[in-house]
Amino acid sequence: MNWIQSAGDNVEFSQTDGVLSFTAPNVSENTTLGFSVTVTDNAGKSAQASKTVLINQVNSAPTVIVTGPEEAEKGDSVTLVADAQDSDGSINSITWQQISGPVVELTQTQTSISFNAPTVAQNTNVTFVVTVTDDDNATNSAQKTA
Ligand SMILES: [Ca+2]
Repeated sequence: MNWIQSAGDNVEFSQTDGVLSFTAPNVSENTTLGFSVTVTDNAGKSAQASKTVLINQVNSAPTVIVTGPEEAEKGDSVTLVADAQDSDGSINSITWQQISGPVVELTQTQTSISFNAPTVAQNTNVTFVVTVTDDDNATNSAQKTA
């Protein structure tokens, strides 16, 4: 009894007493692996059968880092930039949300926001959260306080 791999990227497999086993590989897209087995009887006659296994892709979540100034003076133009990456796909969307401080008027581009530092009576933090979504709908977020 002998198994061979008949379809898909080669994986390392073992076979014992007709049982084939392997560890599902990490794949960048859903992938079908095929295996076929040949059995031979004592008269030298043989028969063959095959089996396919679908390996599902496991998506890696995107990553994001926000850069910008640590502090600003009243009226300064502040720009925060999101550096978003997805190791196994692409970034579908980047959204910004202000979560603390006096509400500021934002100018938003694909990967950054800008605003003028508001007039405040005392030192005040303005915090934004950026959330990125990849092409498989996985998300990640980062926070930045200026
Ligand atoms: Ca991904």
